[in-house]
Amino acid sequence: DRPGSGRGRPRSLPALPLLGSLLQLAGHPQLHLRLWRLQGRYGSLYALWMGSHYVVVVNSYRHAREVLLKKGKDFAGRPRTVTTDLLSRGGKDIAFASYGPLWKFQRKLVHTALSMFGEGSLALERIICREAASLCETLSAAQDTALDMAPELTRAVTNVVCSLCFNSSYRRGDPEFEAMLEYSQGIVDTVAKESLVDIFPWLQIFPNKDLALLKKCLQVRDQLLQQKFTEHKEAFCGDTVKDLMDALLQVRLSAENSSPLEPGLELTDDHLLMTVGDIFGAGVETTTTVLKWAVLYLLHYPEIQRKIQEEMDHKIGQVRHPHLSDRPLLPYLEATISEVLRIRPVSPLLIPHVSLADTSIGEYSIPKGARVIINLWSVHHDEKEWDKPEEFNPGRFLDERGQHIHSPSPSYLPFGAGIRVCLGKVLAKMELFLFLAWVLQRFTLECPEDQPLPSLEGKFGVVLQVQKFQVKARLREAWRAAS
Ligand code: HEM
Ligand code: PLO
Repeated sequence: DRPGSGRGRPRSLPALPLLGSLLQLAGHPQLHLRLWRLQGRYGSLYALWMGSHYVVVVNSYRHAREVLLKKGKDFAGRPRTVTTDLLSRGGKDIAFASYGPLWKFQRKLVHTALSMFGEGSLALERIICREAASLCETLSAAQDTALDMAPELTRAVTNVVCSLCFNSSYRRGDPEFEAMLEYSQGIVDTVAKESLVDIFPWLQIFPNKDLALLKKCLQVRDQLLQQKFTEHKEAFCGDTVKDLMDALLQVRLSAENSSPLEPGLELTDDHLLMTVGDIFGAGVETTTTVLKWAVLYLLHYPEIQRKIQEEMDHKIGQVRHPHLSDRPLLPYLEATISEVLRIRPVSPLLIPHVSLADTSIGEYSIPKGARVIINLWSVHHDEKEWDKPEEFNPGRFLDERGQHIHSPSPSYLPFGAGIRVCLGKVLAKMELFLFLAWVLQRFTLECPEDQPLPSLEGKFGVVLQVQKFQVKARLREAWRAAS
């Protein structure tokens, strides 16, 4: 008897042997929307079968909170899939590794290293501002012509992460950067598509276009990572730590020296490599995607853009550059960022969690080994929690005086929560604020006259992707006069 058919389990979608509930999901590429709509028939918490995997889908904040916070440890596992195993060499990274002592150690290490370099320190702010200045220069040069901002935003964000991880950066047109753009898109397009490969691992032995593309892209990525890693290992002397890679090498060294590590707790080269790969991949794809969504919404809502610019003119003026310390002065910009993260969550289904013991959600019992999908789209578009959830309205995050930023509903988890909460939250927020502040202080972003407003519909994947679009960046009056 399959779990799920007994009493106390969440209601399940119909399931066929072998196929499971695939027939209800097939033909719906926007999986987050499909799972959101299925609530109508099955309630906010329901189960389904992906092949032989039992999957529980959570669509409400109340249950999400229970999974992520109240019973975080019960649900801290990750599933192993064919694609994520390839991406992380069998879970040797942080994001796709299941819960265990080594994962805990790795996560803590990166957390410490990140706060050492960046969070709160002036160094990271300087790096972001350097990249923001370079982005503004590019926009200035392309002024008044239709421009695809995506590669420019990606380069800016990549250079921040690159400086952080490897103490290096890319110039425009750098062939290594172009190669990176290409392989990363290939990985985003194929990984965790919940493609048939992941449901039926035996399909791997047949030719599979997606899997072949993923393998090719990973080869390029791994070669690039390996090269940086080797360079660092050769140059590393143990006393100067220039970047995250050095920090990881140093911690490994001191851990090895201080006490003999228990077997199974060593950080191999693969672990360090995959960890940096995670930070690099997560650091680039997520933040770039949010920036693209922000620009797209500003094209659709010029009055919101104007309001951000008025706030900036009033509080910062047009002489000096924006700093991180200006964040409390610009609540409307902060509210806009919060609203973008709500209305188009980058990670609409988080990364699947797995229950590590027999446990429960609400009044339902959940067996050990169940995959739990938190549908952040549903949490952020819940009509009981949000007034007109499909409306883009930064004002909902401000108090009556248009001042302090606060969420009107607790049903808001753009970075997840609990022991698997995003590791890059602070860094990401710094970047979003500074890049947008720098660009909007100088430019007004518009849709080119000869083009229709680009669609606000996302494309589901490991991140919720934005469709390609072009922008005209017009230098604002005060800056025109100055230049
Ligand atoms: C995990 C969101 C930027 C590193 C996650 C998760 C979400 C998320 C929703 C999954 C939580 C879960 O599965 O329960 C975001 C958003 C970002 C962002 C919205 C940008 C606005 C970053 C950056 C970094 C990063 C810049 C790197 C420095 C990670 C890592 C994990 C993660 C390593 C895996 C954590 C784990 O499984 O223990 N992020 N993220 N993220 N994020 Fe981010
Ligand atoms: C993005 C493409 C890279 O080439 C590899 C990579 C590594 C980490 C992944 C990231 C990709 C996508 C976004 C993920 C991140 C870990 C955490 C983050 C899944 C696949 C989110 C939003 O949860």
